[in-house]
Amino acid sequence: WFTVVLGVLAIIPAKRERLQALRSQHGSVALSSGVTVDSIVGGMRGLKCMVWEGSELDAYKGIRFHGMSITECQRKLPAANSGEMLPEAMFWLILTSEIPSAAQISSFSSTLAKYSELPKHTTDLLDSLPKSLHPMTQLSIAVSTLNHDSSFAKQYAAGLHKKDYWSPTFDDSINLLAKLPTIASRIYRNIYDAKDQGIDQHADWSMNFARGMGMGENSGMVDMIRLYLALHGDHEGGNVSAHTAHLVNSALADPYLSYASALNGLAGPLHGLAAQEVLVWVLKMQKEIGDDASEEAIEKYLWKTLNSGQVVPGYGHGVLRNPDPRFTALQDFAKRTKGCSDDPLVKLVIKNSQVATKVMKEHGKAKNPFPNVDATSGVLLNHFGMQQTNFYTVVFGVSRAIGCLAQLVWDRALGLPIERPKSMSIEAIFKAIEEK
Ligand code: CMX
Repeated sequence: WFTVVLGVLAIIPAKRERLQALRSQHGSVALSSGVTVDSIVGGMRGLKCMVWEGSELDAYKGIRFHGMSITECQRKLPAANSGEMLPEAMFWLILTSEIPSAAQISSFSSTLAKYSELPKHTTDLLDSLPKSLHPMTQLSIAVSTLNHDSSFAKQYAAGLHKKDYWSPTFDDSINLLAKLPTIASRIYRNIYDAKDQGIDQHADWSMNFARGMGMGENSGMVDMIRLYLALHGDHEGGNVSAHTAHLVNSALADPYLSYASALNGLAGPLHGLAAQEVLVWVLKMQKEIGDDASEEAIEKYLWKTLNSGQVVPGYGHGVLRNPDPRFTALQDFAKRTKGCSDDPLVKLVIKNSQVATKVMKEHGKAKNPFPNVDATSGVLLNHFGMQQTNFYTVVFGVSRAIGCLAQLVWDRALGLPIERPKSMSIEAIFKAIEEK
């Protein structure tokens, strides 16, 4: 393959130049109604091109779930006795656009607990995986194996009418939601040797997740998981994980295969893996400049990252142009939870959020110099006792199913078609512009 590589190498500079010329000369030219060259070569930023029911992202106000802000959700959705909103209530809201009653959520939590047990082929496979395999890879593998018992796949093969596709999609989605914490906690136990406290049929989804990791008595962690799962559940449809689930399901792959694909996208460092990257980066900073670092030392560390051509993890966003309200909600949680804001690492992250925004503005590249949700999620998980940074994106992966799966039910209920956008080569785009 060496000669092939040499051939590719030889043409890279010219291709890059052509792409650069295309953007600079014709970026704002629309090739079809509203679709500019910039949106074609720029990752489809801002292009309104898909249906997503559960939530909508405003660049300045942040995420809204059927019009409700995070604070409104915290006020109105059924909560645990501790007062923390329950992520299963967020799923209900996203799916139905209605605020459920406490009784409805209590019964829904019990349903999730009832179907949480994993099939033997999944546990056997999980237990056979090397501890060194990234937990996100393990999560995606395990979710794929659930397709063995997919209601959708079975009923489709048996000739189900397309108007009824939504019904087994719904069954698979609830089944997957029920099993995700069991899969995630088994991965946690297999890799990090924690104690299984077993499923409590009367406990909520997050409590059972925490129990699976031996953390059921750690009330701070249980509440943190509740908030984390509710906040990360949905962020409209264009982000990599949500869009992937929607795309793969549009080919009528069942919900397990669709969500496993989404998880593989979530595992990318520019998306969900940023949760892990942030803490690794902050721990390195702490080691290098100490807990009680001055603003100047933090600034220097930030510039070192930027000057070495790396991104500052936890900063910037494809759509947001203000601090992420999910970041703010987690910071508020830290402020109202005893002992949290005294943690030196939490203090360092807060201080960094002030300095980093200033540095990102000076750097002048990122359109959004503010922190996103990943800037603070890991340090809080760390504070409550989850030090295994590799696992952070798995918690994200349990959560993101909320929005993705709710949308799959609607995709099939609405009979949305297979996705098939049109692609073009760089030269074909030049030609189309010439012919305009
Ligand atoms: N550090 C350094 N440079 C950054 C940056 C950051 N945090 N954020 C953006 N930039 C750079 C981009 O790499 C890009 O540079 P080039 O022009 O050289 O390619 C430039 O600024 C413009 O990018 P943008 O339009 O502002 O941002 P994008 O929509 O392209 O990317 C995102 C968005 C999130 C991938 C980017 O901000 C980033 O890499 N952030 C760090 C990783 C991160 O925190 N990801 C989590 C996002 C939330 C989530 O999905 O979970």
